[in-house]
Order: sequence, then structure tokens, then C-alpha cells
Amino acid sequence: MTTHDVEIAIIGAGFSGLGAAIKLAQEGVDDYVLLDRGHDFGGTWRDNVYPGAACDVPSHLYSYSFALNPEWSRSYSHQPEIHRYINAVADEHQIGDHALFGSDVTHAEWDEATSRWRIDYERDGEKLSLTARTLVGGVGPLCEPNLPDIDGFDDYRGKIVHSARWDTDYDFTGKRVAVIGTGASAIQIVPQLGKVVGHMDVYQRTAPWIIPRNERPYLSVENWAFKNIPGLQAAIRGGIYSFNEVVAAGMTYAPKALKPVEALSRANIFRGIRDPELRKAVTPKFAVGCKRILKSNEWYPTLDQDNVELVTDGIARVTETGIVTSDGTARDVDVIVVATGFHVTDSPVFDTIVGTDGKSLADVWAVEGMQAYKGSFINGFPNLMLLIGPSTGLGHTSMVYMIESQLNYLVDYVRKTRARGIVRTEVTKAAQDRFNADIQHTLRNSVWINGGCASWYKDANGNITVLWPGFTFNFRNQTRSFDLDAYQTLTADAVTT
Ligand code: N01
Repeated sequence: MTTHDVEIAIIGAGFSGLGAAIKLAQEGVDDYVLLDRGHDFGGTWRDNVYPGAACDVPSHLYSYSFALNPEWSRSYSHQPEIHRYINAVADEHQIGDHALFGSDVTHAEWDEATSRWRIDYERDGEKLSLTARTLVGGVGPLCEPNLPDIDGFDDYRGKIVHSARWDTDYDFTGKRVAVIGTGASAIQIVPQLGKVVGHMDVYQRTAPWIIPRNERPYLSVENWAFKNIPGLQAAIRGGIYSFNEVVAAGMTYAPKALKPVEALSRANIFRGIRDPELRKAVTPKFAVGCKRILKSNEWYPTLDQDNVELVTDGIARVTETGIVTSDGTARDVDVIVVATGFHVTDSPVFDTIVGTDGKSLADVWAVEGMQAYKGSFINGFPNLMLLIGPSTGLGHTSMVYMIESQLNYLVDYVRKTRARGIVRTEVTKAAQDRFNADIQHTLRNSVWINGGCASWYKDANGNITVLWPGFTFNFRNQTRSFDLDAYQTLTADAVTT
């Protein structure tokens, strides 16, 4: 049963979906809704509540440019503070009235006859639907937890917790714990658990590069200065941003330039671990930057603790009581923490969005890999804009910068289509193909392709379809205005292009 029709439906109330709502409201769009399966704003910063959850981008850069926060308590923010920040911004812009929380979108399908999207969702057990002229996907790539494909998981009788679905009521004190994974989430969880557990086995498949994390609390005089000295926060943002762009250039064009980062990471290992064998076991075997460069001062000292064992033999299977490795060793545990990341290039969300000819994103991308034009619009999916879509991810700086670039594009799309009475906008295949060929060309010398690692940045074909290569200001320039000439459009009465 269709409940109502809106001009724009946004799925996801995290950084990107909330940003879209704010920018659209400022553009005078009042007829929009924001659907989210959770119960407040924050997206990944609402859902990831594991111990130690924090951002590895400095606080001043990791915020909206239009909502600077002089009150950050630390140089790197932790999850509760970012979650509070996002909700405070939503309150300030009065977005809550447009939010349909507790709404799980199950299916969205383009209807050619009406040039509208039909969106089915479930709320409090009720099946509902609405239609929208434009659908904005703001679910983000890190929303669907990935459980490892290891034999025997179903047989395990203890507790299993995924990093992104933490059980805050479970008491780890004194427990025997296994942690699978050594990515950005695990390196934050393990040091916290290491303080309370009885024993912890950390299963490392690939050792990551980890540099020190220069986190510290801000002094009250600094917060006073952020608030009262005009331009100070903007200048700090600019400084961090510019430094990160230099790193991006290294990753994309000259991976050897990242050698100082490797040296920093090796020094971090040397400082944090006494045992030479353990030092060797945690030293990565791929080029720095190929996988996300992590930041921690506590990871290595935690692995060096007496109650922690680093396990480097591969996992053979899970049993009723624990984990057996390829050398036949069985380690029994009370709880298994799976910090094994997300379905990024194979998200189940792709099955639920259906464009022209009844084809889903999963169908289309199964053939050619994850692709969009400017990370935003996809041939075969009219009037659908993805935020943080293909080729917009970053491993080195703030995603909020990319999101705000896309918001400029979204607002200009609305402005231009409204002004011309356009009801259907579909990017041409030729424009999309050219854009993606350029991306792949830029990537050819990058560390992500040549760095000798397997990573979630690569899809099943070995292509990097997640990341934006090179400078992010190029993306900002490309999304400054909505280039109608890359699209086929239809007004209510005639095809215009
Ligand atoms: O996930 P990951 P994550 N057997 O995919 C291992 C963001 N983030 O949740 O490297 C054994 O990076 C896997 O091993 P390998 C950030 O963008 C940001 O940690 O594939 N191990 C790896 O070690 C990040 O990149 C912050 O060999 C298995 C780990 O699990 C993204 O989220 C904080 C396995 C997965 O690492 C994802 O990070 C946290 C198996 N079968 C997260 N399967 C910030 O600070 C997987 N692994 C902003």
C-alpha cells in the first residue's frame, strides 16, 4: 500500500544522508524524507559502538565545513563524541521532522510509467511504501557486516560478536577471547579487551602497517581559541587537508615516496614489542599504503602482553568450543570477536535497488564491476544518486570532504532539473565509461594495484572500484556543477536531449 509521494527520498541518516537533507532544505526542498533502520542520526558512527571506536582522521577535518565544532575534546574524536556531533547538527537544522527512523528499506524500484522510484520499507512490523521523483542512496559502503567464510561457525556454542554489531551488555572480564582480523576495527578493539580479558588469541592473516597515533586531549585554552579566533579552525583544517593530499599523491603516483611512512611504522613495531620473533610476525609483507595505513600506540604493546597470543597460522575451522588452525592446534574460547569488515563490493543492498529493465545494481555490477558516473549516477538507474558511491572512497583523509563535494552536485542537479521541468535524468553509458576509464588509467601506477596486497578496495576482478585516486580537489572540481550534457533527460512532455 502506497502511503505517500515525495520529491526526494534519502536512505540513510549518517554523515552523507544527513548532509543531503540539510543541503536540500537550504535549497528550498521541503518535500523529502529520510529513511533509516536505526533510531537516530549517525549511521556508521551510531552503529559501531565497540570498545575503543574512534576516528583516525583528526577531529577538525572530520566534520562538515558548514558546522565546525570548536568544542572537540581531543585531537582525534571517539565514537560517542562524533555521534553526539552528528545529532547536534541534525537538531540545529531541524531535520528530525523529516526522518522516518526504524524504517528498513527492503526494495526500491524505478517505475518507467511514472518516472518515479517506488520504495518499500518495513517499520514496526508493518509493510509500507512511498514513491519519490529522486532517490538518494546514503547507506555508505561500511554498513553490511561481513562474516568470514570459515567452516564450522554454525557449530560454535559460545558467543560470536561482530565489531559493527557490538553487544554492549556482554562482560568480557576474565573471558577467553578470540579476535579474528587485524584491520582498522580490530586494532582499536584489541587494546581495550586486552585490559580486561583473561586470555586473548588474535588471529592475524595479514599484518597491517601501523603508525603512531598523535591523540591528545585539547586544553581549554585551545578550545577557547578554536571558538574565538576567526579562521583558526579553517586554517587547521586546511593544513591537515593539504598534508593528506601529499600522501594521496604518493599513493597514486609515486608509492616509493611513502618510505618515510614505512620507517615510522617499523619504529612503532620496535618501540611496542620486545620479542624479536613477534616483531617479525607483525611486520607487513606488502607496500605501505596498499591497505589502509592504521594508527595506534597501543596495538603492539597489547600483542606483547602475557595474556595475549598472536596466532599467524591460518584458521582451519571453528568447532563447538573454539578455533582450530591449519597446524592442528585447537584453542578453546568463550567468545569469538569477528572484526572482519564489511560487504563493500558485494553488498546485499545492491540486490534491493532495481533500475530499468528489471535489473538490480547487483545484476549490472556483476557484469562490469561497481561503476558510476562521478561516483554518483548510474546508467540504467534514472534519478538515483548514490552518496559515497563507487570510486569515491579514501584511505587517507576525511570522507566528509567527498560527501560535501557530492552534495554540491546533488543540489545543482535539483536546481537544474527543477528549472527545466525535467522528470527523468539518466547518465549516458558513454559518459560513465569515459569517467571510469580515466579512473582506471589514473590507478595504473598506484600502490593499491602494485603494492602486493589483497584488500577490500579490490573487487572480484582485481579492479579498484572503491577508491578515488589522486587529489580530492579534482573530485571537488568535477562535482561543482551538474553537467547536464552527460545525461539523457526527459521533461514531463518531451525528451530534451
Ligand atoms: O575491516 P577490514 P575493518 N580469516 O576489512 C581479516 C573503516 N574504519 O572493520 O587483511 C582471517 O579492514 C582481514 O584479513 P586480511 C576503514 O575504512 C575506520 O577493520 O584480509 N581473517 C582483516 O585483517 C576500514 O578500512 C575507522 O588478510 C580474516 C580484517 O579481517 C574499514 O572500516 C575505524 C578473514 C578485516 O579488516 C573496515 O575496517 C574502523 C578470514 N576468513 C574502521 N576475513 C576509523 O578510524 C577477514 N579477515 C575512521
